[in-house]
Amino acid sequence: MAGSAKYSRGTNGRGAAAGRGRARGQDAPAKRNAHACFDVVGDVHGCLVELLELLKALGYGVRRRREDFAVTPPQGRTLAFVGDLVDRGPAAPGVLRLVMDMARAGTALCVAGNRDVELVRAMKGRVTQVSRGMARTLEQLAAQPKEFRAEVVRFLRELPSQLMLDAGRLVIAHAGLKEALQGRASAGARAFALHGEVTHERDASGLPIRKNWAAEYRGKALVVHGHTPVSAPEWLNNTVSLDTGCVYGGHLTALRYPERETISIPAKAIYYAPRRTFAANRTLGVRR
Ligand SMILES: [Mn+2]
Repeated sequence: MAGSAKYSRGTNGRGAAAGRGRARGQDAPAKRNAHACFDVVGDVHGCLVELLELLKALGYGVRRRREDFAVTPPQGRTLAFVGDLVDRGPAAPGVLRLVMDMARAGTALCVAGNRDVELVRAMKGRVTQVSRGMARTLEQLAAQPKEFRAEVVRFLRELPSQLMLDAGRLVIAHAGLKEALQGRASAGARAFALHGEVTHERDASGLPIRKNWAAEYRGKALVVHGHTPVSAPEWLNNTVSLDTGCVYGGHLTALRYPERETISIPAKAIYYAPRRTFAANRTLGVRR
């Protein structure tokens, strides 16, 4: 049903916030509220309508001021994005404005996705073969003021490839990150965080085959990522994938941390045809 959101608890959850921080006494929960409560949003790909609906479902207040957004998070919470804000979808400039406005206000964090990095290269004329999805984003940006485009380039260029939050207990990286690369500033760590661990083989549709690093993950930090669309939020060891293919007619998903609950908003349309077969989970986003 349009407008309904599904709440579910990760099967791999560690009993939410129970116990954590209690040893420090009475004001520990408040301290945790101030520093370690995040709502992490999966790959948005220009799906502004679903993002606004998701924010509402998460309890964020959203006011529009002409083109810009004033977003008020619930007390003590911070929004975070796993990257791939742009490419393929219908409203990349609106999504960028919202995230950039929030980042400026200190209410949102974001890591770079491979498509965000590719957009900067495309805007600088460094891409020889622009994909259909990226051409759509470039066209949308061409209708925006020149100053805004310059801000977009500055913003995307400065995005980190990984975030370590909650004293190292939470890692956010677009394509995920194995334990050995967490907190590392190397080019290898950045490449992994942006693209994952790719083999040199390609599948039947010509896409690089990705190794499933999460299957071998034994790290202490919860790794929250996106990048490869899945029909429903996927928990594996201490990792969770939030790319539920909104732009392909799936859902836009957020993870509430430390609660380890996910909320998924159904896409209003199939905005882009996937190259790999993508089956949206029809039971997600429908209240039972
Ligand atoms: Mn990606």
